[in-house]
Amino acid sequence: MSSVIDRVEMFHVRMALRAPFETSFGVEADREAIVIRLLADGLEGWGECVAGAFPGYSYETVGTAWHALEMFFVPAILGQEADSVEAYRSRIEHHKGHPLARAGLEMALWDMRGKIAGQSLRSLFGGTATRVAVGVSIGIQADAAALVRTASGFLDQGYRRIKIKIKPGRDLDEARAVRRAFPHLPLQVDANSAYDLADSDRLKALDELELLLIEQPLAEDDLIDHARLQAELRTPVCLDESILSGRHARQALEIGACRIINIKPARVGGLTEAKAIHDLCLARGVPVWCGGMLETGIGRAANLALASLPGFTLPGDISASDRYYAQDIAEPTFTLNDDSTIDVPEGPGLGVQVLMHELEPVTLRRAVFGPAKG
Ligand code: OSB
Ligand code: MG
Repeated sequence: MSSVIDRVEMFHVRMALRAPFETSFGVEADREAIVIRLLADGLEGWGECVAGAFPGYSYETVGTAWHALEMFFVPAILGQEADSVEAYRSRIEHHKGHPLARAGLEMALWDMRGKIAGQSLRSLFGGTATRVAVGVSIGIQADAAALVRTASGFLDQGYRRIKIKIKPGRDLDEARAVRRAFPHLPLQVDANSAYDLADSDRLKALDELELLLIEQPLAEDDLIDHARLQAELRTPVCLDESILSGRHARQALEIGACRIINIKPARVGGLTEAKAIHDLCLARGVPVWCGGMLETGIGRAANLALASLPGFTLPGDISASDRYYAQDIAEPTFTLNDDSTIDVPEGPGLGVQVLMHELEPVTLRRAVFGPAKG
């Protein structure tokens, strides 16, 4: 007999980051998110919606995601089969937008499916790696010297790939300082769409630094100018914010807007679409890597399962739990292996347990939804 989802809970959480994270769009000292719990016949499925406190990375915020989940996405699964990711996706197929909201709920359904089947997400996805190469993403620091000190600290911890956040005026000096200090370090930069095509000379100057890639230099809704920029740069352009679907990925590659894609399941509306983008890129020989959204242990587990697929050939922004939080809300927490990898969870579903006694104190608002009456 198949189980039916009889209850959905949402927790708006706010967790202190170990250090403020500054990007071209703003600074975050805390991370807000929505933790989602599904219940079906005594089984639980957990998901994380990574929408934040303000519309800096995406137009979605905790408030808009809460609304979309409560009004549209949660009703699409209440009373429905507990493990049917496909039915959920087809039921909301004609709703537009809100990828972060829909992805959080899809993650919980995948966790539930894994628990019902007694299989890890890695095995459900067909992932091959049991450990995934990872790096660390460093926010904008006080100055170039502070950045080199921070990078050096992470290298001491064992991270072997560094990404630095850049913005106009906080780019060349910073990237050059890190390159000078660590001549052979796999190094990449992320602009979070802070430039436009008029800045191409500034971006071209980065070519001398032998970066792995330049992530999302231009506007998120602009594949055309990215193609123009890529034609002028030796360094590969990697798109993050611009790729919201498999179609965007295909079109970006077809017009030469990038040579690498950062895959974040949240940004593309869920793990199913993320895997489809991976499959497309693998077939075309385009390298991909798994991006991060400062996830808790819940979303981190999902990212690791995804990144176990064979096309994830570049290190992911999936750092150890203690890089983000003094206390995570799920266990086991993730630690860095000596070879700058993190183990992919092997337990059923996401393979992590949520700690209610850690979740409750960081919850600002909680809501419970049951099946519609009548
Ligand atoms: O652009 O990749 C990004 C964090 C929040 C929002 C956007 C981004 C990031 C990161 C951090 O770079 C990645 C991580 O370690 O989770
Ligand atoms: Mg990015």
